[in-house]
Amino acid sequence: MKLATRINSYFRSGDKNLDRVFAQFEEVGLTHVDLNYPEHVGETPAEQMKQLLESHGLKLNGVALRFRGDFINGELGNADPSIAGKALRLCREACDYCRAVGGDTVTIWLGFDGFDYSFQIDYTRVWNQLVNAYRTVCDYAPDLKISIEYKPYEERSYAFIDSMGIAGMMLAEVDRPNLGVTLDYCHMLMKHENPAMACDIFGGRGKLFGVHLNDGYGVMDDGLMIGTASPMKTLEFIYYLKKHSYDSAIYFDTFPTIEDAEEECAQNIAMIGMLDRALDAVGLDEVQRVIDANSGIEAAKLMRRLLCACTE
Ligand SMILES: [Mn+2]
Repeated sequence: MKLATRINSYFRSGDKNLDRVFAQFEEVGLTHVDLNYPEHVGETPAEQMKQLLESHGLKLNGVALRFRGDFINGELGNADPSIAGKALRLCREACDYCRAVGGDTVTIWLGFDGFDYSFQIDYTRVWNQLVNAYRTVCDYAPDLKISIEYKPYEERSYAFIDSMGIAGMMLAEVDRPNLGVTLDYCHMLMKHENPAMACDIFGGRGKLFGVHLNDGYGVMDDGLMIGTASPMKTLEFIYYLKKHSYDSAIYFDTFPTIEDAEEECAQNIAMIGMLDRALDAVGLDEVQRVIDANSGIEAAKLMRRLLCACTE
């Protein structure tokens, strides 16, 4: 299992030193790293970053765009062509950096493309602009996976790409083989989606390019330790990751604000291992047999069996 976690959680507990953080990643048993671009990269040349990762036995999974400053009223969909152009340039730079450091996935979360007020944006203009922007990025880096991470709200009251449905419409219209989605578990709970459903639908189409695992209660992006709030939904989600042979990194997008970041990460690793083993103990074929029975009673029996199969 390829595992990664949030660098910023580790920055909270010490200096912003990637060498120190990567040493701790290696020690806790992580295998991969996602870098926020440009936030975590700064002036570090790609070759130096690659060597730093290698010195800790880590690989780059990919980079995730972080738009700040000028972009508060929209990124790729900004009404000002010069700002939208700047967002697009940042995406191209992120692709170049990702490739040079040995990663294969560029994740684009558009936190500011959205709206707060009725009559504030032209939905069709933004839609068309985003379609063209994604095509441009996909065609610029056909060797990389370009992945849309959606979230229903926050930063804006309404995000533009807010759900599995809109993300799926976008994939269909952009129509590029290297465009897919990153599913963030908490974001899906916020939208009252069942994470497993999106995992099955996108995973079955070869469009699941990234997974951000965490947990929450559905109102906010709580970023709780995985499996702590909705373990049954997490088990169902992991079942579909296994069913569709998901082989990219699982990134713990959790926010330990009080907890020690290393201890928190160790809990995430222990939890995903336990849930994974429980599914194997019951058997993927058996899980599928229950699903095929299409019965709430059979599902409830399976849930008890899965709980009983959870062992350290
Ligand atoms: Mn995320």
